[in-house]
Parts: sequence; C-alpha cells; structure tokens
Amino acid sequence: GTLLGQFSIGGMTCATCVNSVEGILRNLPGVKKAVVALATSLGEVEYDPLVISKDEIVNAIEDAGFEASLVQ
Ligand code: 9UX
Repeated sequence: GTLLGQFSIGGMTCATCVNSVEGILRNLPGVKKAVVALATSLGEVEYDPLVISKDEIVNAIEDAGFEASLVQ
C-alpha cells in the first residue's frame, strides 16, 4: 500500500534547496513520489510504510541540513 505524508520543511530559501530536498526524498527506498513547495514549506510524499517510516523520512531531511516535522 501507499500512504501520503505531509511534512513541514524549514531552511529552504531557494529553488535549488527545493530540488535538493526532492532529490533526497525521491532517492529514499520506499518513496514513490515527492513534491516540495518553497512557498508553503511543505513536502508531500507518497511512500510505502512497509519500507520506510515517517520518522525515517523526517530524519533523512534533517540529515541534509534542513528542519522537518510531520504535518499529517
Ligand atoms: Mo542556494 Mo538554497 O546556496 O539554500 S541552495 S539558497
């Protein structure tokens, strides 16, 4: 199955930041789709909960130097 997670992402100040967060997310095992918006600081991620957890997604964003928290 697939779940949709919405994450608030802090520290993105330009389009390159957005591309880099999207690239990080899309390279994670279990992530099927990731769209990040600079204007809202939100990332929407479709993922397989059998492969990756919300906490692991948050940690991957933070490991790249951004802040992340789960919205829903
Ligand atoms: Mo450019 Mo975005 O250095 O943080 S990638 S501002």
